[in-house]
Amino acid sequence: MSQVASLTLRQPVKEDGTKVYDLIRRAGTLDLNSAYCYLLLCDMFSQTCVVAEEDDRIVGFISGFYRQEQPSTLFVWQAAVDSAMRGRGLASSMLEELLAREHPEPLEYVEATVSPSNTASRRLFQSFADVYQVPLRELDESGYAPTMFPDAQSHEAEPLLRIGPFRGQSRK
Ligand code: 9YT
Repeated sequence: MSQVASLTLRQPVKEDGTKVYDLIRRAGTLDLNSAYCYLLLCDMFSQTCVVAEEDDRIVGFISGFYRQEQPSTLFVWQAAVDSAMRGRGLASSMLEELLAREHPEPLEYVEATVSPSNTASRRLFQSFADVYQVPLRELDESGYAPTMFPDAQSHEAEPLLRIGPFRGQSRK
């Protein structure tokens, strides 16, 4: 758990599920998953998720999981910050919180898919790579093309970004 000004960053618990769902819905920039999905993430994937809480409001959320075939790779699924909290480095703080936790294996890579219009997340991962002085690469032939979505006409491409390899670097 860590503090950012008046915020608390912590692992979520299942009771956070609905508030996380509402945050993603309000954000309007991410794929809104089912309320059940956010309940599962907060309950069964809490070690690789972070909530930012101010008073009793959830104002930030990061979800992730270790890739099954490569547990030293942490896939960051969604990064969301309440519109009223933007510009305070909250997403970076949540990502740092996540990376600072114990992991089953030393992390070698962090991956995410980031659509071209998701400039906030692109900046988040680029600055993260810069701070740790590791490469950020967009992996061709990986990620998800619009045609892989039922609403192919309206869903952007989801190119896969890979940050790393980390070799125990600390922040610059
Ligand atoms: C890092 C991040 O937020 N990616 C979003 C992936 C996808 N568009 C989603 O789940 O919203």
